Amino acid sequence: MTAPHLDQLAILGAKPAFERPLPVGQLYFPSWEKYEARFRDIFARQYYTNQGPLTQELERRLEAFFGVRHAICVTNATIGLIMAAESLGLKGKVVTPSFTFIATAQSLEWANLRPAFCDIDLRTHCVTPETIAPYLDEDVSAILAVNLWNGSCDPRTLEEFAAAHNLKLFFDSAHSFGCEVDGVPIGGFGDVEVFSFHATKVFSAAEGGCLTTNNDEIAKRLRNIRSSYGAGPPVPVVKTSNGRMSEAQAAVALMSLEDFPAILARNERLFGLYRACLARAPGLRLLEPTNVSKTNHQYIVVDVEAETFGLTRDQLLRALKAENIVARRYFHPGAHRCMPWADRDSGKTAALPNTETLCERIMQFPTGALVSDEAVARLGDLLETLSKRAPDVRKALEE
Ligand code: T4K
Repeated sequence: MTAPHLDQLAILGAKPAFERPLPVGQLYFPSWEKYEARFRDIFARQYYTNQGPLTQELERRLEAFFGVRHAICVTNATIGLIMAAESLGLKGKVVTPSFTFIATAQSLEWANLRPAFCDIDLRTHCVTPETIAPYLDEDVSAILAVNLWNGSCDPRTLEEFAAAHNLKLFFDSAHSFGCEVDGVPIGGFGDVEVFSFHATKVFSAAEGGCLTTNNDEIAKRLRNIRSSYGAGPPVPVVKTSNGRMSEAQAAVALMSLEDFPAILARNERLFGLYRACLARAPGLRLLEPTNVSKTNHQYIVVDVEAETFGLTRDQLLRALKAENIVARRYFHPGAHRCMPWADRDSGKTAALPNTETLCERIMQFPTGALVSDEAVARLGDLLETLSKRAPDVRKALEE
């Protein structure tokens, strides 16, 4: 990091505040010593994948962690979402939000289903019965809700709504590992929930994921789909795949689980530091976790109110990039504006006003176990200066 220069900005010609890029993910990885010890074991066993001992241990420990009957580990959440849709025997359309990572909607295409994109609540960024209801028709067989950021949908209300309409309900809970609703871990709601253990997630296997369910029949189908009928007794399924988690992934996940309390504590501290520094930047609102009694504090998601801050979200991103801060506009554009749906459904997609608004205003700041306190303080100073000097910044961006 270079010396503080509170009144100077890289976009106005000063040196960048950070010498090395500060990416959006500053990620947890186990210590080299732990990593080496785990991998020596794997090498000694010479058993590398397909329900090895580490994957089995991880599944038992995750079942206890989530308080569910079945945790089924997979190689990433995208294949997990495809498998979840397949295991539920869905047909036709699935109502799902457009404001999500593209993998949510793409998984439905892979399962020969069609997403019916619905809007989200402006406060929680999640779907509600009110945002889903306009999209229900006889072709809809399920709801795929997304638990975003450090919070969740209201899962019990969605369960009641899905049951009343005779629909399956599953959750993309890629972001929500370690969160709880009224003391109940996310993982036990709906028919199935899907978690991502990607390197940028709060709980990491570098790549990986997990499906959770309390339904024994669905679990049997999932185990068959995961591994070309799998190791257990075959049950009838139409399609199988390869979603197996390797022992290398399971080893990293087990180490993440050991260190999870420390990761949570670090995230909570960072969240508090960000909260304090963002309070000094008018027009930048930190998204507080919604609907949860316990959060993982993983994401620093900010709503940019351009009139008050002085810069739009995209102008702010460019000014931060000049400082070597690689913040991101998650999610932009909404999935309904991406291929293939933008072309295929053009003119047919109803207005998604809240989605459109958030896609223009929301951004994510650098976060994760390795972001230093000092980096957040520096960022806070920069944001204050950027807002004060917004007219100069806008001019520089126009040149
Ligand atoms: N549903 C939702 C709601 C999701 O958010 C996601 C994934 C999924 C489903 C699907 O889960 P997976 O199939 O991936 O398990 C990322 C991630 O690839 C993706 O996992 C994540 N969501 C999505 C929101 O973001 P990118 O392309 O924006 O991230 P990436 O890989 O560029 O990483 C971000 C930054 O983190 C990099 O600029 C640098 C830093 N980084 C990243 C990696 C991977 C590191 O420093 N080290 C690393 O190893 O998609």
